[in-house]
Parts: sequence; C-alpha cells; structure tokens
Amino acid sequence: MNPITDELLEQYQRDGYCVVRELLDPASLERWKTRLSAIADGEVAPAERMLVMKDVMVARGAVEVGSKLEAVAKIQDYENDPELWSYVDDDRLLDCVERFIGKSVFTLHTMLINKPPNVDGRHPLHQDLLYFPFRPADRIVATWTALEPVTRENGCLVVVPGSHEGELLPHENMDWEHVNAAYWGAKGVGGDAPRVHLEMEPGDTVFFHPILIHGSGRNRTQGFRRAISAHYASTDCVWAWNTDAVLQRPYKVVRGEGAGGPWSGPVASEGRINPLDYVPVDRPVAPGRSD
Ligand SMILES: O=C(O)CCC(=O)C(=O)O
Repeated sequence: MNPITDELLEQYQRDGYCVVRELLDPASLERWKTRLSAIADGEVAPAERMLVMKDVMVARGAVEVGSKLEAVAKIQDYENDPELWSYVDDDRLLDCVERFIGKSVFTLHTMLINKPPNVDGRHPLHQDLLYFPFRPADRIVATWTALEPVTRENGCLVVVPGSHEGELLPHENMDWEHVNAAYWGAKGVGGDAPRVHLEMEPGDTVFFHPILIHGSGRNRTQGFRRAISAHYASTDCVWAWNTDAVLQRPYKVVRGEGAGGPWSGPVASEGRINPLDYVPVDRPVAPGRSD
C-alpha cells in the first residue's frame, strides 16, 4: 500500500503538509550522514555543481568549531553525487511523491541541512516557491527527512498549517545578527503566526507544498540536527521566470519519460514572473545559485 493514504493526502491538501513516520530505514540515513561527513572533511570532493555552504557565524569567525562538520550549514545541488542521489531516487520516496504531483517528475532542488551546535542556524518563516522558477506551484512538492531525532530543542521545522492556500509573499532580509545567505523571511509573517512544530524521529519524512510558510529554530543542544531534503516538480511544469538562466540547477528527471536525463523545457513565453518582485532588491537572485 502507498504510505500516502487517502487520509494523509487529505491532510496535505488541507494543511499543506503531512508526515510519514519511519519512511526510510536507519542504514540509508547512515549512508547519507557518512557522505555529508566525508564531504565536510574533504575526504570526498564535492560533485560537479554541488555547493557546500559554510555557516555565516563560522565564516565571520564569530564561533570556533571543533570539527569541519561543525562549519557546514548546507549542501545544495547534490544531483551528481551518487551516494546522496540515492535519496532522491529512492522508490519509497518517489511512490509518495507520485501521490502529490503525478507519475512524471524531475528534481528541482536537493539539499542536506546541517544544524551544528553553537551556531544560530535559524531559518526564518518563508515560502520555498520564492526560489523556484517553475509553475504551477501545486505541481511541486518538498520532501524533508530527519537524519536524527529532531525536536524543538535542536531546531525542528515549524509550519503554518493552511498557509499554502495563500499567495507567494515578498520576502526580506531578517534583522538578526547572524543570518545565513539567502535565508529570507516572508514579509509581515511574525512569530505570532499559528505555528506547528514538527518533532520527528530518524527516517520520518514530511512532504510539503512550496507555498507553505515554514522555517526552523535554533539548535540549543550540543548535538547536530541534520536533515536531507529534495524538491520535485511534475514534468508538466513550465519555466516561468523572466530570466534566461534556464539551466540554473542540474534538474534531472527521476520518473516517467526521460528518467535519468536532464529536464528540458518547456519555457513559458508569456506571463513570466519577475523573481525580484519577491526577494530583497539588495540581494537579487544570482543566476545559478541562491547562496
Ligand atoms: O532544515 C531547516 O532547518 C530548514 C530548511 C528549510 O526550510 C529550507 O531550506 O527551505
């Protein structure tokens, strides 16, 4: 039976997210954590087009780290890393993804989020569609899998149920002392928004809509808070930004016609969206990267 029962699908449609408990097994989680460490330690070179982001506090020398892994905030675009790619390509995940956006899908974005001890690491409340040039939004879904117990104390995800029914909002830079690059917050959405904290066990996976307002808190523990994540879009989606950076990321088809190959269109010719309407003008979207 597909783990996305009718009940979970209804919850996703109503609230903009749903959680599948223990979707992925401990050995798989270990494999991805090991790879993260190997890349952070420099034992394995970052794959082509992969971005390894240092935490802003480490980069500014505001905190001393005890290991190379403590310096890394995020790995992005791991499509060309065979170990991490095994997450995106996992049938257990893809069977769920199909329930939300159909049988023919490509990866829009891939990420490993590392929240080490002693750094701020907060992610303000935001909407992921901000970063994505494809539409319609309803044909995009995020997956986020806990690699260890994720709690309020170590900075679990926080979501605003039902917010996926709204519009994509303009975002702004946060007025915080330490904010990682491109961690923008949705304008006018404060800490008083009706939030739910998603505490999760290793292998639990949340699926969420790209307009859902979400973020995460500080890691107040002395351990790591790691998660692996991907965004998938239906191959029916069109490129809808008015920029020419069409191959901004290594988009790859994972299921359906053309699986294994790169995404190749279509690009909308009319009604294009200007990403700068949504992001702070002093930090425009850089073609190729969102860091
Ligand atoms: O894992 C986190 O702390 C937040 C991730 C997130 O919201 C994002 O990258 O869009």
